[in-house]
Amino acid sequence: MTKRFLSGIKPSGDLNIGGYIGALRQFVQLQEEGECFFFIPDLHAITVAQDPKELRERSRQLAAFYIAAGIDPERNAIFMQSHVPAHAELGWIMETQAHFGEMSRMTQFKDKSAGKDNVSAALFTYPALMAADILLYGATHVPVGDDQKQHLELTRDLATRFNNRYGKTFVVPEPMIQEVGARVMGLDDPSSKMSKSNPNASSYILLLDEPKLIRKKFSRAVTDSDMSVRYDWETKPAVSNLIEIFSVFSGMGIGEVEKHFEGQGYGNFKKELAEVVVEKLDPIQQKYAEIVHSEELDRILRRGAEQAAQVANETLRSAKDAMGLLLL
Ligand code: ATP
Ligand code: LTN
Repeated sequence: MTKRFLSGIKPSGDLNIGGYIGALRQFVQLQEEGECFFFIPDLHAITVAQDPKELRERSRQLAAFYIAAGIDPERNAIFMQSHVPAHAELGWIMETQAHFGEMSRMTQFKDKSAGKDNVSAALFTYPALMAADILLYGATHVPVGDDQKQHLELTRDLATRFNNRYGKTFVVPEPMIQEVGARVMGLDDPSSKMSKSNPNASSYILLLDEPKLIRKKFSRAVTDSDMSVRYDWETKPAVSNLIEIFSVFSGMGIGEVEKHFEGQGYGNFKKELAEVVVEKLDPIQQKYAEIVHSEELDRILRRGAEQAAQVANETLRSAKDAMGLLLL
C-alpha cells in the first residue's frame, strides 16, 4: 500500500527550530516515501485570539517556509486549511463522535487553558478538528512532535468508533514520532519545550533569526553543572538538548557529536553549534525571501487547495452518507 502522509504547522507564531526539527524537516524527507499533504492549520490557530494582520502575514510566511525548506509544490499539495471547507464540516461531524470525557483529558487543552478566564469553546474541541484534518485525506502516517501523540491517539479512537458504528469509512492513521528531536527544549529551560509562545525570545531560535542573533542566543543558552559535552537527559538535560540540535543540523549521530567535543568545554561547543545552525538556515532564508511576497506563492496555494478539496470532498461525502445525512 502506498503511504500517504499528512501534517501541518499552525500559523500562531514565528517558526522556530523546534518546529523545523520536529516537523518541517521531516515533511521534506517524506516526499520521497509517499504521497504528501502538507497544510497550514489556520482554523486551529484561531482557537486563541490572533491579530488579523499578523495571522494573514504568518500564514504566507509559513507557506513560504514549507517551500523554502524543500517541500516541492509540483509534487505535493500545499494548502491553507481554511481554503478547504470540508475541514470545518468534518470537524463538526467528529465532534459528534468525541466524548466530553476523553476530550477533557487532552493535556494540550489543560496546558493552554490553565489559569485563563475566557478560553474559547473551540480550544476544547480542537482535537476533533485535527482528527478531521487527518481523516479527510485517508492519511496512513502523520509525522508530528511528541506533544501531538495524544491527539493522534484520539484521532485513531474516533476513526475506529465511526467505522464500527457506520461501516468502514476512514483509514486509521499511524503517528510518526522521530527519536531524536521529537522534543526540542527551550534554550533557557530544558524542562519546557521550545515554543514560539514563550515570551522570552532567547529561549528559541527563529528560522528567520539573523546569524548574529543566533550566535548570541546560543552563547546564552543554559548548560549543566559539569563541563563535559555528554548526552544524558537524566543528569544533563540542557546539554543533551543542545547535542540533539547539533546532531540534526550537522547530520552527525549523537555518539559522533560527543566524540567530536570530547575534552572540550561548552564555549567551543556552543560556537560550533551556532555555526552549523547558521549554515543550514542560510539557503532556507534566501529562498524564503524570494517567494514570500510572490504571486507564485498565491498560485501554489490555490492549486494546492483545489487538489486537496478533491480528495477531502469525497471522504466527507462518504462520511455523511454513512451517517444517514440526506445526500441529493
Ligand atoms: P505552540 O508552541 O504555540 O503551542 P507548537 O509549536 O506546538 O505551537 P505547531 O507550530 O503547530 O505548534 O507545531 C508544529 C509541529 O512542530 C508539531 O508537530 C509539533 O509537535 C512540532 N514542534 C513544535 N515545537 C516543537 C519542539 N520544541 N520540539 C519538537 N517538535 C516541535
Ligand atoms: N495540533 C497540531 C497542528 C495540527 C496538525 C493537524 C498536525 C492541526 N491539524 C493534523 C498534524 C495533522 C499542533 O498543535 N502542532
